[in-house]
Amino acid sequence: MTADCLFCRIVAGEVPARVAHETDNVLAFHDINPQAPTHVLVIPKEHFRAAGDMDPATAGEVLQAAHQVAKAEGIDEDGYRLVFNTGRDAGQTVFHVHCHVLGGRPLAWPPG
Ligand code: D5M
Repeated sequence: MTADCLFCRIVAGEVPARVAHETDNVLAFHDINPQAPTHVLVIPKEHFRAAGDMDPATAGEVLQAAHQVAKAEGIDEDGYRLVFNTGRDAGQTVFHVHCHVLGGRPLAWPPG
């Protein structure tokens, strides 16, 4: 746990979140500012700054959980998008790695 990290505080139960999925190592919760009808964040419970910092096993668990969230939310058949914003130019604002699971409407490409 990193004391000044918002998402570590969600993992610790100190900040409330609407949980969508949980395993021993991964937590998924609804984004507070949804950009699509389904917008869930999947995070490893352990603190990593960005996607490239995760060990392969953790990265795999995050991706597996993201797909399970998509299935549970009913967006797996029509399609969904997984996004890891990484660093300033990508608009990362929370420096605890998180996978955005977005779906429930057609998503434009390229992103802004
Ligand atoms: O995305 C960070 C995301 O985190 C952004 O979509 C808002 C979301 N957020 C911020 N605070 C909360 C809380 N408390 N609950 C749920 N979601 C939250 P980034 O990729 O870093 O720009």
